[in-house]
Amino acid sequence: MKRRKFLQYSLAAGIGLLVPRSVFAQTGTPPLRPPQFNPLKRKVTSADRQAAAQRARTLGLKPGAAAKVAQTAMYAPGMGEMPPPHYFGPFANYANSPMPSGPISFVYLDYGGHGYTAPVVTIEDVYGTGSGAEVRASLVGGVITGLTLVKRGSGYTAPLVSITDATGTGAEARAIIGKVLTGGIRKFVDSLPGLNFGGRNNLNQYIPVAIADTITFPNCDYYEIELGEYTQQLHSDLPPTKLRGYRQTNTSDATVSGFHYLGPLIVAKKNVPVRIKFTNQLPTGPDGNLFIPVDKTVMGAGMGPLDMEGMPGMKEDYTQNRATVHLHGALVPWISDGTPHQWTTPAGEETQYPKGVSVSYVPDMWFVNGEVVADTVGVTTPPVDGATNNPGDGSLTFYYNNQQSARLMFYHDHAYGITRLNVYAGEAAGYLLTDDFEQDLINGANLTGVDPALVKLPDGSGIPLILQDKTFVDANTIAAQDPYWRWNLEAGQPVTGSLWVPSVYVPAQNPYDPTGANPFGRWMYGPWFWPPTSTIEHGPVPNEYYQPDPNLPNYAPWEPPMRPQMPDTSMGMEAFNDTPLVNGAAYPYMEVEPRSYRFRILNAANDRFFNLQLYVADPSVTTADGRTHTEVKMVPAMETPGFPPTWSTDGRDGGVPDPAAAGPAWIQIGTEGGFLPAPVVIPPQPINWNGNPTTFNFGNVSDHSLLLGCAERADVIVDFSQFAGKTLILYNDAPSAFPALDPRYDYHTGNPDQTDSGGTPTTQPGYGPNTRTIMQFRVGPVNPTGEGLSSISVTNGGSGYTGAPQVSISGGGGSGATAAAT
Ligand SMILES: [Cu+2]
Repeated sequence: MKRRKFLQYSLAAGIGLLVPRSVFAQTGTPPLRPPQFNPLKRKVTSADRQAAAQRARTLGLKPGAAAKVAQTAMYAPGMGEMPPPHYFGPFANYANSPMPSGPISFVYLDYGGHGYTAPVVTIEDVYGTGSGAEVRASLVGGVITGLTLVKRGSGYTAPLVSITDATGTGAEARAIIGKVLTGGIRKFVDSLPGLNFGGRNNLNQYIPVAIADTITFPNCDYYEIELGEYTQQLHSDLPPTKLRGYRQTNTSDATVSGFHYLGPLIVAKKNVPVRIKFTNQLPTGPDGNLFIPVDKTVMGAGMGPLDMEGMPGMKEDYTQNRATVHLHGALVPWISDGTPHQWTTPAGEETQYPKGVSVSYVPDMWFVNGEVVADTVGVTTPPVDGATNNPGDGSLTFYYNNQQSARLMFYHDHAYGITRLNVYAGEAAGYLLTDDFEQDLINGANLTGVDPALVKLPDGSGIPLILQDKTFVDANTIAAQDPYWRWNLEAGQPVTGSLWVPSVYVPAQNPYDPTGANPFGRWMYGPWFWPPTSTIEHGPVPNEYYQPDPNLPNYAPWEPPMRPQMPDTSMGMEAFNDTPLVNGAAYPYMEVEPRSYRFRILNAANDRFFNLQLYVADPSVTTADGRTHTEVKMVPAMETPGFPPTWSTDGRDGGVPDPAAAGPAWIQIGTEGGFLPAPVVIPPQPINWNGNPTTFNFGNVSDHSLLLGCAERADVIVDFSQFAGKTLILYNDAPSAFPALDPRYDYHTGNPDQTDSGGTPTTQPGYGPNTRTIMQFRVGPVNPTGEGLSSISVTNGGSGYTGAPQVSISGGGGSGATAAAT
């Protein structure tokens, strides 16, 4: 099946995920009815978008900086009324993480056109970074027959080829960068952060494991957890990123008590309650605002119910430093659920809303001036004078009974109106619940009767692989991608490495285009949707950038007469980002031995699903800077003798992984619901869609490998023993949005240049953005090359030996050493 066809039905099926944005709290004029209403679009297909982009190109629209259109920049402090964003290009208003730049390596002629007499070929840059390339066109009978790269130029990130001529039309060409690249985010140069200081990576990233206070509340684990703002470097090619997250304060272990992304991991045991005193130590006042865009028209994110003091009718906003703790996946009493209304601001915040209306304290946790009182389990009257259940301004208490079987959970923020932003900013950490059954499996014992074969799982509780996707601001190119960006500025300028979130609601529809599509748009717009939202208070308004007169300098025939009326700072309904993180590191690698490992995988991305598969890396692709094993070998998605029967055959762009490169299968033993009744073997399998329109689940995903929706978890065994000396890549091809696919969210090596439709330029081998190649496993050789032992010394002689004891030597990566004791 051809790609466009399956995109049409997959988008049709997935449209329920894309809720149209229709109403918001703001006053304005009544909606104007567009004069030339084309059929409204419920679905906007890739084909629609590409046709709309083609038409815009014909009308003279160039994307990004190449358009030489005044940007909507508002970096200047004190600037008054903002001009409206460009909703119909040239800007995508959707940014990508830093990309490499370099000279032009190839120019491809797609169409020769006709009627050319003296064609001039220029190569501009959509991101405004490159210049200097020169191209000569050869001409036969008015048709361009070839392009010769005369000068490569330098600094190109997103090259855009234009061919102009007094008489000719129709020629189209593309350029690719290569040779020597600089900048960008290189894949697989940083190691995977592990648990605790000993598991730190080359950037000193690690996930600390919290240390329980088992004294203060007998038979309970007690933690004091603080929320704060900090920076951490998430990749060698990025400066430190500003984050919000947790740290444990009631421990003297300095390697645990610092801020570490995704930490601290709490390890809990079934039936042993965990008690938490949570303290919000985020900055207060204006510094307490989030450093990513907040749409204040979202319920709970802006206006509260109370008038500002002395300003009747003017409502006070909720602050952006509110936070709570929700233990995702746990059965907890409601008072400790961390519901959207159980948040607190930091102590000292000047607000009428210091704590959410549902805040409730654990009835047998007592505090005097914020200090916990010991030994109060079950005590529900004040144990000492002045004791109160209120842990103080800025603090909350939580009680987790842990009456569940072993499983990986996670705790994260849940504050009204800003949950998604707080979690994206870093307010999430693991919570590992274990029980006696799991301990038998870990120890190879059978105390519970569950493990008669004395099976022993590798790696104890397992190695966490916490998956997320983020986009990082590139200060050099953000103005050409998302000129409305104005968060986390320093000296009025955007900061490379800052977290990026969309803030301009660019509609997927444009009823003034014959296709009905806006090539740059991503989200459904109620008044231009079918059926249209008719009750909308603030409908489309005249478009300031509409200029159909070719004699005027701001001539813009691609701009429609109307534009959406949207709040300044609008949330998208979801955000799919371009850089995968594992345990907080972008594109990490992990060195493993050729044996079995236990991994605890959590999809902690806001919106992106993952369809995880392992493939042996392709040794034949060499990156511009000389690295290999960064890519998965792709083959055409077509019927091929010897391919597995479910291997995709729909001819998709970029093909499918070569099944001959298949890595180890997943042996799944558990989910977010705990252990499975029996292990399940899940082989590598690219996504397939059900293309049979007579079935009820037409357009849905029909085949997949280890598929994880947001917040889902997998407890898996991976056996690397057959892959000694090989490099494997953790590969993902889950569509975003799921189950439909918008190819602009599918960042992969060699992806087509989509800058004319709001997407990314071609991704280079070895560099981001790439959401297919998540991380790398480097499997060591069968026989480690370490040294043999030369001497053994007795460190403690012990006592009571009567015969010659056995000496066993283990660890250190070696094997075979023996010793005798005397
Ligand atoms: Cu959750």
